[in-house]
Amino acid sequence: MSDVLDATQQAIDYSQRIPNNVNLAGDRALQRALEQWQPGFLKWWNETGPVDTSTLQVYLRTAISVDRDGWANFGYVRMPEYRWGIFLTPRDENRKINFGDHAGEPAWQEVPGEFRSTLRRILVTQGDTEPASVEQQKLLGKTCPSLYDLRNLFQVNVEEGRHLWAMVYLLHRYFGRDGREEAEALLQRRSGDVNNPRILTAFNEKTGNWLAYYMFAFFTDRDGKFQLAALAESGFDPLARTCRFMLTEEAHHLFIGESGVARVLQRTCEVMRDRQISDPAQVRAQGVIDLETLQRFVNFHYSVTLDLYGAEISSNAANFYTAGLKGRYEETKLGDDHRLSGDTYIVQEIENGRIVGKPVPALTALNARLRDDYIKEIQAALDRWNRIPEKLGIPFRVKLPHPGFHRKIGNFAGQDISPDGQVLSKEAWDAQVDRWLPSESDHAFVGSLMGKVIEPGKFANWIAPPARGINSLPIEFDYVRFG
Ligand code: BYC
Ligand code: FE
Ligand code: FE
Repeated sequence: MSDVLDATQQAIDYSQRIPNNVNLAGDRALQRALEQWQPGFLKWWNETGPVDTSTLQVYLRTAISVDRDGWANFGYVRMPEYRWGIFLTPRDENRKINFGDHAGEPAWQEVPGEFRSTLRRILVTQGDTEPASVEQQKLLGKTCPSLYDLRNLFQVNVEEGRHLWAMVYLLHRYFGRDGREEAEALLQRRSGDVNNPRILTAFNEKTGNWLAYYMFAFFTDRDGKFQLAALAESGFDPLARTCRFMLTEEAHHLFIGESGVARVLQRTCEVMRDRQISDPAQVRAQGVIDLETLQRFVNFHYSVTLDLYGAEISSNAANFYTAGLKGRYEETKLGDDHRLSGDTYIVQEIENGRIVGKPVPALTALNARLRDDYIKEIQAALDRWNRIPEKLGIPFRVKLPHPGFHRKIGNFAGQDISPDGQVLSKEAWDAQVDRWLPSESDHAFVGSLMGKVIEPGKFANWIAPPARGINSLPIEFDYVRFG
């Protein structure tokens, strides 16, 4: 592939079977490999993607170029005909490696031999989450709260499918035969499968209802944002460019999550105000989700997502950084030596039954640091959510539990920590856990509210309409057409 073409070619070539802006036609071997993988991808989509949707026409956006206005392309699409493709942001010929042992050297255009297996593993881990999320969400279309929401779900699903393509391109293009084997395995693992599960735990959980879905898009897609942002700093330039484009898609997923939960909050608070009620049982009797249940969903999705950052102290993370493969969030905006040799970072751990902060070498604490950056962004969004009850005169506020709460990975794994950060006995935890995490009866209740609302402009009782429609269209637009 010629660098000149690579640098200048920004428009996406839709005349090809696999739309791309990487001049696939100029690399026949790669094109053949990807074209061989494509039927397997479609089979995977048809078997494990959104159920009963092959004939629906969905008002979707498709990227036609990688600049900002490339997203202005909306139209009805039958999802199996969606143009999944390979889109990288344009190459900057002068880009350098910006951190680690190789800082200052030109960014790599090929994979350095010594980092091959490490990098492949990062790509596989990233790639694995994308189809996993589609599998987790496959049944949600059956109980959509509106056509608007149904369309948004499908938009996310096709884009997560494209994120899989993004990683498969890198595996095929840069890793030869073992890359092709990994790409195949990405189509074989299944979310929640006992024998062949997805790699990271959160992607084997169920996304059983729309409240869980909005929470997932808010909390877990945002882990996607932060991990992609760290990989967008990579010294391996094709990965950095791939992730930069993926981040433009991610913004919409986060919007769907944040506004989805906000609309649930809005609806519940309106009902509480109008009826002058606050008791959860009375709130539920009105067919809306009580705020205590919403808080328990927050606790669950937040804690499960924190596990996705890996252990607070991680030699893997230190190695990724030193090697120049995975940076920090907004690495190039940070004003230090970008090597972190003598720096420390405060990490929380348990000492004598209490949680204390301890300085550790910053290099080993990069997972904790990325997670802390994530928490800051999450907290800012919660503050926005909390303006809703505030405006409606409801005293309830949504809170983040302590980062040690309900953790399975890292310093707090195996400990019982309350949402306010107390180290508990097993008995004390068991006695209170149903107040903190969604119980079976919470799931049953939320599940009982899920219907299927597909009349244009109508919304399920438990959720407020959005402030505006998609692409400046009215809320009552028929975003999905049946038959
Ligand atoms: N589950 O050194 P440690 C997204 C393993 S989401 C199971 O702490 P490390 C999306 C770990 O593999 C973003 N196992 O971990 C969102 C290691 O195994 P080994 C996804 C886990 O490597 C919504 C051992 O425990 N992208 O895109 O520093 C919808 C020690 O771990 C888990 C990425 O994650 C876990 N949660 O960090 C769609 C980016 N955590 O070496 C999409 C790529 C750790 O002992 N991945 N382990 O055999 C990475 O950068 C790293 O793999 C991780 C883990 C940050 C995930
Ligand atoms: Fe994704
Ligand atoms: Fe996403």
